[in-house]
Amino acid sequence: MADFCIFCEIVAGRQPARLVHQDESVTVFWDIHPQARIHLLVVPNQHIRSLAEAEESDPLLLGRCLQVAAKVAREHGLDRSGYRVVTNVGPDAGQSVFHLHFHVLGGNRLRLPLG
Ligand code: DGP
Repeated sequence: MADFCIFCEIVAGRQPARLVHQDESVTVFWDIHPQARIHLLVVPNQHIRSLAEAEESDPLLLGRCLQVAAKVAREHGLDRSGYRVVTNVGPDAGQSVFHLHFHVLGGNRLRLPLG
């Protein structure tokens, strides 16, 4: 049996989340522990552990994730003052959910440096 994945459960509608977008390839929902006034997670519906494992998969899916990230950022008014799109890969980056996701952060001044 495949390992349990909370984001697969959310995509399938078996776990609750504040969804803001869903189509045949990508789902977007609010992060449960927001790090900014607006903090959304853009998730491919297909289970991919991280960006590192996405190399061999459909490159159109990665492009679609970023296109949807820009769309939901715009819909939440973030294109006016700016926003950040981040994906964490592996332990040094602090990845805690091993289903590829892009954080969309904005709505307030974001801290730097990133590293
Ligand atoms: P990362 O550290 O890059 O793997 O980020 C994982 C994010 O996922 C973290 O900001 C918290 C969020 N998260 C974890 N579990 C859940 C959940 O069950 N629901 C929602 N909406 N977000 C979650």
